[in-house]
Amino acid sequence: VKTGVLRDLREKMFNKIVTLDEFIIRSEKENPSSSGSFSRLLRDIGIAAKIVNREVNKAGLVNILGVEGSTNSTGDDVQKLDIFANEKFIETLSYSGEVCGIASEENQEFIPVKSNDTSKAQYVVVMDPLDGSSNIDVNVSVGTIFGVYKRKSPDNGPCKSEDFLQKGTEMVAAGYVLYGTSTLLVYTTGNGVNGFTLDPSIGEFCLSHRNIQMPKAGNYYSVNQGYYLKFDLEMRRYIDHCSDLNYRLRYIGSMVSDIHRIMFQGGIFLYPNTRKYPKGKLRLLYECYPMAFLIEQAGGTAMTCKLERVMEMEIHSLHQTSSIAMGSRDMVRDMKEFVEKYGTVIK
Ligand code: AHM
Ligand code: MG
Repeated sequence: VKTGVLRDLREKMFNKIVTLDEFIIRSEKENPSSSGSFSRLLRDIGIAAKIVNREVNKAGLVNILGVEGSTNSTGDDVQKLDIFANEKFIETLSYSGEVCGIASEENQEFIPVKSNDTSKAQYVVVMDPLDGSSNIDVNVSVGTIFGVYKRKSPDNGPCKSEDFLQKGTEMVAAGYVLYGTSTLLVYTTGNGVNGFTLDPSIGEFCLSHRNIQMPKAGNYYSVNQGYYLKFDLEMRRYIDHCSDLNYRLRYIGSMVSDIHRIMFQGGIFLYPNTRKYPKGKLRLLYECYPMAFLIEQAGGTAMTCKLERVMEMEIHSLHQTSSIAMGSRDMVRDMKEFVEKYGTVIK
Protein backbone atom coordinates (compact mmCIF):
# COMPACT_ATOMS: atom_id res chain seq x y z
CA VAL A 1 0.00 0.00 0.00
CA LYS A 2 2.84 2.34 0.93
CA THR A 3 4.44 1.91 -2.49
CA GLY A 4 1.08 2.71 -4.09
CA VAL A 5 0.68 5.93 -2.07
CA LEU A 6 4.22 7.06 -2.93
CA ARG A 7 3.69 6.25 -6.57
CA ASP A 8 0.40 8.22 -6.66
CA LEU A 9 2.18 11.17 -5.07
CA ARG A 10 5.05 11.00 -7.57
CA GLU A 11 2.56 10.84 -10.44
CA LYS A 12 0.74 13.93 -9.18
CA MET A 13 3.99 15.86 -8.64
CA PHE A 14 5.34 15.10 -12.07
CA ASN A 15 1.96 15.17 -13.74
CA LYS A 16 2.49 11.71 -15.11
CA ILE A 17 -0.20 10.36 -17.39
CA VAL A 18 -1.57 6.95 -16.44
CA THR A 19 -3.24 5.22 -19.35
CA LEU A 20 -6.11 2.76 -18.97
CA ASP A 21 -3.85 -0.13 -20.03
CA GLU A 22 -1.22 0.84 -17.48
CA PHE A 23 -3.86 1.19 -14.77
CA ILE A 24 -5.36 -2.22 -15.55
CA ILE A 25 -1.98 -3.96 -15.46
CA ARG A 26 -1.10 -2.21 -12.22
CA SER A 27 -4.41 -3.16 -10.60
CA GLU A 28 -3.79 -6.74 -11.61
CA LYS A 29 -0.40 -6.72 -9.89
CA GLU A 30 -1.85 -5.17 -6.76
CA ASN A 31 -4.70 -7.67 -6.61
CA PRO A 32 -3.35 -11.22 -6.86
CA SER A 33 -6.85 -12.66 -7.33
CA SER A 34 -7.39 -10.78 -10.59
CA SER A 35 -6.22 -12.65 -13.66
CA GLY A 36 -4.41 -11.60 -16.82
CA SER A 37 -7.41 -12.73 -18.80
CA PHE A 38 -9.70 -10.34 -16.92
CA SER A 39 -7.26 -7.48 -17.59
CA ARG A 40 -7.19 -8.30 -21.30
CA LEU A 41 -10.99 -8.27 -21.35
CA LEU A 42 -11.14 -4.79 -19.80
CA ARG A 43 -8.53 -3.58 -22.26
CA ASP A 44 -10.60 -4.92 -25.15
CA ILE A 45 -13.65 -3.05 -23.89
CA GLY A 46 -11.50 0.10 -24.00
CA ILE A 47 -10.50 -0.66 -27.60
CA ALA A 48 -14.12 -1.21 -28.71
CA ALA A 49 -15.08 2.06 -26.98
CA LYS A 50 -12.44 3.93 -28.98
CA ILE A 51 -13.73 2.51 -32.26
CA VAL A 52 -17.32 3.42 -31.40
CA ASN A 53 -16.20 6.86 -30.25
CA ARG A 54 -14.57 7.51 -33.61
CA GLU A 55 -17.81 6.69 -35.36
CA VAL A 56 -20.01 8.66 -32.93
CA ASN A 57 -17.81 11.70 -33.54
CA LYS A 58 -18.09 11.56 -37.27
CA ALA A 59 -21.72 10.46 -37.31
CA GLY A 60 -22.82 13.85 -38.63
CA LEU A 61 -20.31 13.68 -41.48
CA VAL A 62 -21.02 10.30 -42.95
CA ASN A 63 -24.39 8.98 -43.81
CA ILE A 64 -24.65 6.81 -40.75
CA LEU A 65 -27.38 8.70 -38.95
CA GLY A 66 -31.03 7.82 -39.02
CA VAL A 67 -33.46 5.16 -38.05
CA GLU A 68 -32.73 1.84 -39.67
CA GLY A 69 -36.33 0.85 -39.71
CA SER A 70 -36.06 -2.31 -37.66
CA THR A 71 -36.98 -2.53 -33.99
CA ASN A 72 -34.82 -3.92 -31.21
CA SER A 73 -35.69 -6.68 -28.74
CA THR A 74 -37.69 -4.29 -26.56
CA GLY A 75 -39.55 -2.65 -29.41
CA ASP A 76 -37.58 0.62 -29.78
CA ASP A 77 -36.42 2.00 -33.11
CA VAL A 78 -32.93 0.82 -33.93
CA GLN A 79 -30.63 3.39 -35.45
CA LYS A 80 -27.61 2.70 -37.59
CA LEU A 81 -25.16 3.77 -34.96
CA ASP A 82 -26.71 1.30 -32.48
CA ILE A 83 -26.03 -1.49 -34.94
CA PHE A 84 -22.51 -0.30 -35.58
CA ALA A 85 -21.72 -0.08 -31.85
CA ASN A 86 -23.26 -3.48 -31.25
CA GLU A 87 -21.21 -5.08 -34.03
CA LYS A 88 -17.95 -3.48 -32.94
CA PHE A 89 -18.31 -4.55 -29.32
CA ILE A 90 -19.29 -8.09 -30.33
CA GLU A 91 -16.43 -8.31 -32.83
CA THR A 92 -13.79 -7.03 -30.41
CA LEU A 93 -14.97 -9.17 -27.51
CA SER A 94 -15.26 -12.27 -29.69
CA TYR A 95 -11.66 -11.92 -30.91
CA SER A 96 -10.39 -11.40 -27.39
CA GLY A 97 -10.60 -15.09 -26.46
CA GLU A 98 -11.59 -14.23 -22.90
CA VAL A 99 -15.35 -14.13 -23.45
CA CYS A 100 -17.62 -17.15 -24.02
CA GLY A 101 -20.83 -15.18 -24.56
CA ILE A 102 -22.37 -11.75 -24.95
CA ALA A 103 -25.86 -10.47 -24.19
CA SER A 104 -26.82 -7.19 -25.79
CA GLU A 105 -29.85 -4.94 -25.83
CA GLU A 106 -29.81 -5.25 -29.60
CA ASN A 107 -30.05 -9.06 -29.69
CA GLN A 108 -33.05 -11.04 -28.55
CA GLU A 109 -30.91 -14.05 -27.52
CA PHE A 110 -27.42 -14.19 -26.05
CA ILE A 111 -24.56 -14.72 -28.49
CA PRO A 112 -22.27 -17.69 -27.78
CA VAL A 113 -18.65 -16.98 -28.72
CA LYS A 114 -16.78 -19.84 -30.36
CA SER A 115 -13.30 -20.46 -29.12
CA ASN A 116 -10.54 -23.00 -29.81
CA ASP A 117 -9.85 -23.27 -26.11
CA THR A 118 -13.12 -22.73 -24.22
CA SER A 119 -11.38 -23.14 -20.85
CA LYS A 120 -9.70 -19.76 -21.43
CA ALA A 121 -13.00 -17.98 -22.06
CA GLN A 122 -14.16 -17.55 -18.48
CA TYR A 123 -16.35 -14.46 -18.78
CA VAL A 124 -19.62 -13.25 -20.25
CA VAL A 125 -20.33 -9.62 -21.04
CA VAL A 126 -23.74 -7.93 -20.88
CA MET A 127 -24.16 -4.55 -22.57
CA ASP A 128 -26.24 -1.79 -23.96
CA PRO A 129 -23.89 -0.82 -26.79
CA LEU A 130 -25.49 2.57 -27.41
CA ASP A 131 -27.69 3.89 -24.67
CA GLY A 132 -29.80 6.99 -25.18
CA SER A 133 -30.37 6.21 -28.83
CA SER A 134 -33.06 8.90 -29.22
CA ASN A 135 -30.20 11.40 -28.88
CA ILE A 136 -28.12 10.19 -31.81
CA ASP A 137 -29.79 12.19 -34.54
CA VAL A 138 -29.50 15.47 -32.65
CA ASN A 139 -25.85 15.38 -31.56
CA VAL A 140 -26.59 14.90 -27.88
CA SER A 141 -24.50 12.62 -25.64
CA VAL A 142 -24.95 8.87 -25.82
CA GLY A 143 -23.16 6.09 -23.97
CA THR A 144 -22.29 2.44 -23.67
CA ILE A 145 -23.08 0.41 -20.54
CA PHE A 146 -21.39 -2.89 -19.76
CA GLY A 147 -21.17 -5.53 -17.07
CA VAL A 148 -18.96 -8.61 -16.74
CA TYR A 149 -19.76 -11.94 -15.05
CA LYS A 150 -17.71 -15.05 -14.53
CA ARG A 151 -19.37 -17.96 -16.29
CA LYS A 152 -21.27 -20.54 -14.22
CA SER A 153 -21.55 -23.30 -16.81
CA PRO A 154 -18.73 -25.85 -17.25
CA ASP A 155 -15.87 -24.32 -19.22
CA ASN A 156 -15.58 -27.27 -21.60
CA GLY A 157 -18.76 -26.31 -23.43
CA PRO A 158 -20.69 -23.34 -24.81
CA CYS A 159 -22.12 -20.64 -22.53
CA LYS A 160 -25.63 -21.12 -21.18
CA SER A 161 -28.38 -18.77 -20.01
CA GLU A 162 -27.37 -19.40 -16.37
CA ASP A 163 -24.12 -17.51 -17.15
CA PHE A 164 -26.15 -14.37 -17.87
CA LEU A 165 -29.02 -14.70 -15.44
CA GLN A 166 -26.94 -13.82 -12.41
CA LYS A 167 -27.81 -11.11 -9.90
CA GLY A 168 -25.98 -7.80 -9.88
CA THR A 169 -24.14 -8.86 -6.73
CA GLU A 170 -22.33 -11.48 -8.87
CA MET A 171 -20.98 -8.93 -11.35
CA VAL A 172 -17.17 -8.74 -11.37
CA ALA A 173 -16.92 -5.48 -13.29
CA ALA A 174 -19.21 -2.79 -14.64
CA GLY A 175 -18.81 0.51 -16.37
CA TYR A 176 -19.98 3.02 -18.89
CA VAL A 177 -18.52 5.03 -21.70
CA LEU A 178 -19.87 8.54 -22.20
CA TYR A 179 -19.49 9.94 -25.69
CA GLY A 180 -19.94 13.59 -24.73
CA THR A 181 -17.98 16.81 -24.97
CA SER A 182 -15.13 14.53 -23.94
CA THR A 183 -15.24 10.76 -24.07
CA LEU A 184 -14.94 9.09 -20.72
CA LEU A 185 -14.74 5.50 -19.58
CA VAL A 186 -15.76 4.95 -15.97
CA TYR A 187 -15.53 1.50 -14.43
CA THR A 188 -15.39 -0.54 -11.26
CA THR A 189 -14.20 -4.00 -10.39
CA GLY A 190 -15.68 -3.73 -6.91
CA ASN A 191 -12.75 -1.83 -5.53
CA GLY A 192 -13.80 1.79 -6.07
CA VAL A 193 -14.66 3.64 -9.25
CA ASN A 194 -12.13 5.23 -11.60
CA GLY A 195 -12.67 7.43 -14.63
CA PHE A 196 -10.53 7.79 -17.76
CA THR A 197 -10.78 10.55 -20.34
CA LEU A 198 -9.90 9.84 -23.94
CA ASP A 199 -7.06 12.05 -25.08
CA PRO A 200 -7.67 12.19 -28.84
CA SER A 201 -4.13 13.44 -29.50
CA ILE A 202 -2.59 10.16 -28.31
CA GLY A 203 -5.66 7.94 -28.71
CA GLU A 204 -5.51 6.72 -25.12
CA PHE A 205 -7.91 6.73 -22.19
CA CYS A 206 -5.99 8.52 -19.42
CA LEU A 207 -6.78 8.35 -15.71
CA SER A 208 -8.59 11.59 -14.94
CA HIS A 209 -10.88 10.75 -11.99
CA ARG A 210 -9.31 8.57 -9.36
CA ASN A 211 -11.48 6.78 -6.78
CA ILE A 212 -14.70 8.66 -7.53
CA GLN A 213 -16.91 9.29 -4.49
CA MET A 214 -20.23 10.90 -5.23
CA PRO A 215 -21.66 13.70 -3.05
CA LYS A 216 -23.91 12.37 -0.26
CA ALA A 217 -26.57 14.91 -1.18
CA GLY A 218 -27.24 17.12 -4.15
CA ASN A 219 -29.82 19.33 -5.73
CA TYR A 220 -30.36 17.74 -9.11
CA TYR A 221 -33.22 15.39 -9.90
CA SER A 222 -33.42 13.55 -13.16
CA VAL A 223 -36.72 12.05 -14.31
CA ASN A 224 -38.95 12.22 -17.37
CA GLN A 225 -41.43 14.60 -15.77
CA GLY A 226 -43.59 14.36 -18.88
CA TYR A 227 -44.85 11.06 -17.48
CA TYR A 228 -45.72 12.64 -14.09
CA LEU A 229 -49.41 11.75 -14.25
CA LYS A 230 -48.53 8.13 -15.07
CA PHE A 231 -46.43 7.67 -11.93
CA ASP A 232 -47.68 6.16 -8.65
CA LEU A 233 -48.79 8.62 -5.97
CA GLU A 234 -45.64 8.26 -3.84
CA MET A 235 -43.41 9.15 -6.80
CA ARG A 236 -45.56 12.15 -7.65
CA ARG A 237 -45.32 13.31 -4.04
CA TYR A 238 -41.56 12.88 -4.05
CA ILE A 239 -41.21 14.80 -7.32
CA ASP A 240 -43.38 17.59 -5.84
CA HIS A 241 -41.00 17.62 -2.89
CA CYS A 242 -37.98 18.02 -5.23
CA SER A 243 -39.76 20.85 -6.98
CA ASP A 244 -40.75 22.47 -3.63
CA LEU A 245 -37.11 22.49 -2.61
CA ASN A 246 -36.15 24.10 -5.93
CA TYR A 247 -33.99 21.16 -6.91
CA ARG A 248 -32.85 21.50 -10.47
CA LEU A 249 -34.47 19.21 -13.00
CA ARG A 250 -32.08 17.81 -15.62
CA TYR A 251 -33.08 15.06 -18.01
CA ILE A 252 -31.02 14.25 -21.08
CA GLY A 253 -32.80 11.02 -21.95
CA SER A 254 -29.49 9.17 -21.95
CA MET A 255 -29.11 7.35 -18.66
CA VAL A 256 -25.31 7.36 -18.94
CA SER A 257 -25.18 11.16 -19.21
CA ASP A 258 -27.77 11.73 -16.48
CA ILE A 259 -26.02 9.35 -14.08
CA HIS A 260 -22.63 10.83 -14.95
CA ARG A 261 -23.78 14.27 -13.80
CA ILE A 262 -25.15 12.84 -10.58
CA MET A 263 -21.96 10.90 -9.98
CA PHE A 264 -19.99 14.15 -9.87
CA GLN A 265 -22.48 16.77 -8.72
CA GLY A 266 -24.87 14.71 -6.60
CA GLY A 267 -28.54 14.10 -7.26
CA ILE A 268 -31.12 11.41 -7.91
CA PHE A 269 -32.05 9.58 -11.11
CA LEU A 270 -35.54 8.09 -11.36
CA TYR A 271 -37.22 5.91 -13.95
CA PRO A 272 -40.35 4.78 -12.08
CA ASN A 273 -42.92 2.30 -13.30
CA THR A 274 -45.56 3.98 -15.45
CA ARG A 275 -48.85 2.85 -16.89
CA LYS A 276 -47.05 2.04 -20.15
CA TYR A 277 -44.21 0.24 -18.35
CA PRO A 278 -45.80 -1.25 -15.19
CA LYS A 279 -42.48 -2.89 -14.26
CA GLY A 280 -40.30 0.03 -15.33
CA LYS A 281 -38.60 0.58 -18.68
CA LEU A 282 -34.89 0.20 -18.03
CA ARG A 283 -33.32 -3.23 -18.42
CA LEU A 284 -32.11 -4.87 -15.27
CA LEU A 285 -29.23 -6.92 -16.64
CA TYR A 286 -27.31 -4.45 -18.78
CA GLU A 287 -28.61 -1.04 -17.65
CA CYS A 288 -29.70 -1.16 -13.99
CA TYR A 289 -27.21 -3.66 -12.50
CA PRO A 290 -24.06 -2.05 -13.95
CA MET A 291 -25.17 1.46 -13.01
CA ALA A 292 -26.21 0.30 -9.53
CA PHE A 293 -22.81 -1.37 -9.07
CA LEU A 294 -21.04 1.88 -9.98
CA ILE A 295 -23.31 4.06 -7.85
CA GLU A 296 -22.86 1.83 -4.79
CA GLN A 297 -19.12 1.71 -5.30
CA ALA A 298 -19.08 5.51 -5.44
CA GLY A 299 -20.92 5.71 -2.10
CA GLY A 300 -24.46 6.16 -3.44
CA THR A 301 -27.62 4.05 -3.21
CA ALA A 302 -29.53 2.21 -5.92
CA MET A 303 -33.00 0.79 -5.35
CA THR A 304 -36.19 0.08 -7.24
CA CYS A 305 -39.18 2.35 -6.68
CA LYS A 306 -40.55 -0.53 -4.56
CA LEU A 307 -37.49 -0.13 -2.31
CA GLU A 308 -35.62 -3.33 -3.21
CA ARG A 309 -31.84 -3.15 -3.56
CA VAL A 310 -31.27 -3.27 -7.33
CA MET A 311 -28.16 -5.46 -7.06
CA GLU A 312 -30.15 -8.16 -5.28
CA MET A 313 -33.13 -8.27 -7.62
CA GLU A 314 -33.89 -11.72 -9.02
CA ILE A 315 -33.36 -12.01 -12.76
CA HIS A 316 -35.36 -14.39 -14.94
CA SER A 317 -34.84 -13.15 -18.48
CA LEU A 318 -32.22 -11.23 -20.46
CA HIS A 319 -34.39 -8.22 -21.24
CA GLN A 320 -36.26 -8.03 -17.95
CA THR A 321 -37.02 -4.46 -16.89
CA SER A 322 -37.11 -2.71 -13.55
CA SER A 323 -38.06 0.63 -12.04
CA ILE A 324 -35.10 2.50 -10.63
CA ALA A 325 -34.18 5.24 -8.17
CA MET A 326 -30.47 5.81 -7.69
CA GLY A 327 -28.03 8.46 -6.70
CA SER A 328 -26.82 10.38 -3.68
CA ARG A 329 -27.37 8.49 -0.44
CA ASP A 330 -29.39 11.17 1.38
CA MET A 331 -31.65 11.90 -1.57
CA VAL A 332 -32.52 8.24 -2.11
CA ARG A 333 -33.19 7.99 1.63
CA ASP A 334 -35.67 10.88 1.34
CA MET A 335 -37.35 9.22 -1.62
CA LYS A 336 -37.65 6.04 0.43
CA GLU A 337 -39.48 7.97 3.13
CA PHE A 338 -42.02 9.18 0.59
CA VAL A 339 -42.60 5.63 -0.65
CA GLU A 340 -43.03 4.45 2.94
CA LYS A 341 -45.44 7.27 3.70
CA TYR A 342 -47.61 7.29 0.57
CA GLY A 343 -46.93 3.88 -0.97
CA THR A 344 -49.83 2.14 0.77
CA VAL A 345 -52.43 4.80 0.04
CA ILE A 346 -55.14 3.63 -2.39
CA LYS A 347 -54.46 5.39 -5.67
P1 AHM B 1 -32.25 2.98 -24.96
O1 AHM B 1 -31.23 2.03 -24.41
O2 AHM B 1 -33.14 2.33 -25.96
O3 AHM B 1 -31.64 4.23 -25.47
O4 AHM B 1 -33.27 3.34 -23.74
C1 AHM B 1 -32.74 3.69 -22.50
C2 AHM B 1 -32.93 5.16 -22.30
C3 AHM B 1 -32.17 5.70 -21.12
O5 AHM B 1 -30.87 6.05 -21.48
C4 AHM B 1 -32.98 6.90 -20.76
O6 AHM B 1 -32.84 7.21 -19.40
C5 AHM B 1 -34.38 6.48 -21.08
O7 AHM B 1 -34.27 5.41 -22.01
C6 AHM B 1 -35.19 7.54 -21.71
O8 AHM B 1 -36.49 7.07 -21.90
P2 AHM B 1 -37.75 8.06 -22.04
O9 AHM B 1 -37.60 8.69 -23.39
O10 AHM B 1 -38.94 7.18 -21.92
O11 AHM B 1 -37.66 9.06 -20.92
MG1 MG C 1 -29.77 1.30 -26.60
